[in-house]
Amino acid sequence: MSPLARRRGANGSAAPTAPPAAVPEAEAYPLARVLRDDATADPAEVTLSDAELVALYRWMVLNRQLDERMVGLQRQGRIGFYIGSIGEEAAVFGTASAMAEQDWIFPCYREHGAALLRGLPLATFVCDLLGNAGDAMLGHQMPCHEAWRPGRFASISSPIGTQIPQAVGAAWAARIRREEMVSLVYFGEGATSSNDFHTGLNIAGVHKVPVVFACRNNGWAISVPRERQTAAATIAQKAVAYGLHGERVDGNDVLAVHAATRRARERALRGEGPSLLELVTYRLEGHSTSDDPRAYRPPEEVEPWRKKDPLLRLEAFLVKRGALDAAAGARLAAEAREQVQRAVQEAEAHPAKPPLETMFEGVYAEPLRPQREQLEELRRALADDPRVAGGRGT
Ligand SMILES: Cc1ncc(C[n+]2csc(CCOP(=O)(O)OP(=O)(O)O)c2C)c(N)n1
Repeated sequence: MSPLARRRGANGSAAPTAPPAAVPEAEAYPLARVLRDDATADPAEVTLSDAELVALYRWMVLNRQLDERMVGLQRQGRIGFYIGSIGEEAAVFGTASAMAEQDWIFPCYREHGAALLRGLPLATFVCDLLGNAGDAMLGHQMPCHEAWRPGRFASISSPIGTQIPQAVGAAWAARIRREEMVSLVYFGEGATSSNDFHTGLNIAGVHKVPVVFACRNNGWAISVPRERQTAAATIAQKAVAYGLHGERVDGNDVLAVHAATRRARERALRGEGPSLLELVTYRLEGHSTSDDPRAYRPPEEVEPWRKKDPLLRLEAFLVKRGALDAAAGARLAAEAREQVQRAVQEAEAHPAKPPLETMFEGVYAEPLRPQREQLEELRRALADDPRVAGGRGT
């Protein structure tokens, strides 16, 4: 019997094939944790000082308040669109805080916190959401798609996965130039279905490119649950196929995320190649302000995750350690609220619209003829009919 006939069964019909033995998630890659259930931590894994730990907590609180306030502004019609990271703060700040100043960050679209950590002024970020004259992106981008070059924070882009090969290319170039730089690239588990994920991991593995791949596995790609995105038991095990180090980390445990990222960075610098970190977390709110998760997600699924809130876990640890008390915690929250409030006021004081020319600025070092012609065309159209520019003069 030919191998094909054997496979198809004696009568030519497709022989039933046994499904591959499922590897239980926990066995395939156990979840690395540092923060214990009793709010203590493995002392060997706590490399940050008390002051650094409190600073990390402050960033996470600020980011939470920013997200809540920006959703509020969107609901009031003051901004058009927002995409936040409520519940995923440990995955964002644990990773970004473990990188060095010279490293580049390639964000997905939920990691504004990493840009703020790298010095993006809060008011500039709000200007970007308002699309006003203070918008550092000059109106070239969708709202909430900022870049921050001084902080080596590459542009957020909506197409899923495109940042992955960019991060690999930048790190590879740095190595060729003998610069000590590691790229940190973020993406959701949905992005692991993209071509760019496979291209990026493959080439990074072959050439041992110094990259940290940080996958925020938050359970959902808009309305598609993780189980419908991949049949693999974990995301971390995908590293095996590309010859990378893979690790599954409790993504709501900021200390575990920080420790795993620090080690991944050190491995990358030693020339031991890239790492894929699967940060297991949960998106507590909608995908963006354009989404309503109640349409596809049962509340019973969400509630247990609220108890695993990364802010609450870090706060409990800090209190138990004696690094934070109730009064200091309340003061810190009030300061963060004021900081966000001031940024909104400062941003809203900017003129509502940037000058028309900025739409064409910075695309090329010198505008090419098509841009010059388009600007002239726009000016003529405006002169003929002021309504062309979204109600100018009407
Ligand atoms: C190439 C491409 N395909 C589809 C989309 C539409 N889209 C926007 S966000 C999203 C889900 C992404 O999920 P995930 O990567 O898990 O990130 P998360 O939003 O959960 O952080 C999709 C499919 C897109 N932006 N780009």
